[in-house]
Amino acid sequence: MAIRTPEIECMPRDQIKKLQDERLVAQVKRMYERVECFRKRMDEKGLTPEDIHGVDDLHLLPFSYKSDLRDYYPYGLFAEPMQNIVRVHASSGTTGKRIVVGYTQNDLDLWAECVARMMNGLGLDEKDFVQVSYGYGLFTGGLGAHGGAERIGATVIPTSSGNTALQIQTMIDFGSTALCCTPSYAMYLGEEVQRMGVKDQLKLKVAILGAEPWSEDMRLKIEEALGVKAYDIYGLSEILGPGVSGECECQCGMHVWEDHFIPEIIDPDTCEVLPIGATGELVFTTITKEGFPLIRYRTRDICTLTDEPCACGRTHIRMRKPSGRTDDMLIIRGVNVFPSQIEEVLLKVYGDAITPNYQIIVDRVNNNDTFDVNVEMSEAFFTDDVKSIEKMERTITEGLRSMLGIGAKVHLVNPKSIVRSEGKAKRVIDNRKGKM
Ligand code: DLL
Repeated sequence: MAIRTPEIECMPRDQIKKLQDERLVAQVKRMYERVECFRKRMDEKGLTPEDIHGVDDLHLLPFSYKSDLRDYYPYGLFAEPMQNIVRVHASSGTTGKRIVVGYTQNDLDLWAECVARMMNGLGLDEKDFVQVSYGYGLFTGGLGAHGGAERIGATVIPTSSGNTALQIQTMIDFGSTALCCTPSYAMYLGEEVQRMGVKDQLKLKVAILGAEPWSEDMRLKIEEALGVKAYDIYGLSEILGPGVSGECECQCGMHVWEDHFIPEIIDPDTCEVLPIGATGELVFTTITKEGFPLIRYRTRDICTLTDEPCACGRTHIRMRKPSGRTDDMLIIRGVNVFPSQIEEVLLKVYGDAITPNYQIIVDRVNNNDTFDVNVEMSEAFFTDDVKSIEKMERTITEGLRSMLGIGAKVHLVNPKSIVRSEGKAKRVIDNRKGKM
């Protein structure tokens, strides 16, 4: 039942390129005929599908944006009639209307295959019990991981997110060997496992975590708390859902399945395509999707690609952990601040004494930005000695100042006082809206 596909995953790079050339040409032609928004943009640029001969011409093609999904809400960008669309998913986003995406049966098959490749690569197969604790529903996490786990023939335990005590009991009783959820929820599950003293009753080997940025330090904490190897999985609803890329056993970047998706890195301001190894905005083109294909979609994720050979033998390009999103970036007193930079400082400075639970609160008072960071102390290192707390707060403040160049007010708060998330963590509270 396992569906290992070494001939695809280890395909020589010149063959990947050839496959991409053929698929891109066909996709552009198909979309030009079927998707009004794409056709208009091509016409505006004076381009016809015949101008596109392969990946070398990708840079000529127009970008697509999240706003297109809103402008053509709900089905206006679909490239198949609705009778061929067998499922929709939607993502709430932070502002405005939801975005809606659609899948044909072939799309669902390719989605399951992408996730299954990663799971197989991590040694999971039909003997495994995969607990899917991503939310099920319009969010792609639950059903996306579910499809991959079914494809490898594993026994799927579709708990969805929430009800943490029951999640842990299920892990123990049903013998879960793999866990799929967000890293922040894995961290929370780990805390509860520790509190309940049941780590030795778990059979977990692997955790497949994604849907939000997480650091290497957080990986170590999760691995320790749950007794697993933790792997990063990336994706976005617009392109597929989880499984656009995923880590192999080497834990050194996520292989992008290039037989289905072409990644590019661009400078988000000038839109110039950057060379491999440079950091910029990740852009994806889907070359096999039928229901909801996208050309040069601006993900807003900030990332780096590498084509250095991977020790696992897979030839598909890898992406580093996204460090944040261009639209996540806070501008505080004129300085660009990403939540991931704050997490990095916190875990570097006091890795054991604090937990990766923090909250950034920004406000505007008398025309000045205020910048507060609440950081939770770990239970093991909890102290109410004011002097030691002040010393730790000072050290973190200095760490933040040297990373960001601006001062923050750091407040150490009691263990478990910051609300836990069962899905994507909410790290930032920006109260400045309307006060600018
Ligand atoms: O979060 C799909 C997903 C579900 C991926 C489960 C992995 C696991 P959206 O809700 O559309 O889809 O959000 C997509 O989440 O553009 C990134 O900003 C962020 N993201 C997803 N995976 C990662 C990751 C799902 N591994 C947005 N690391 C993306 C960092 C991630 N950020």
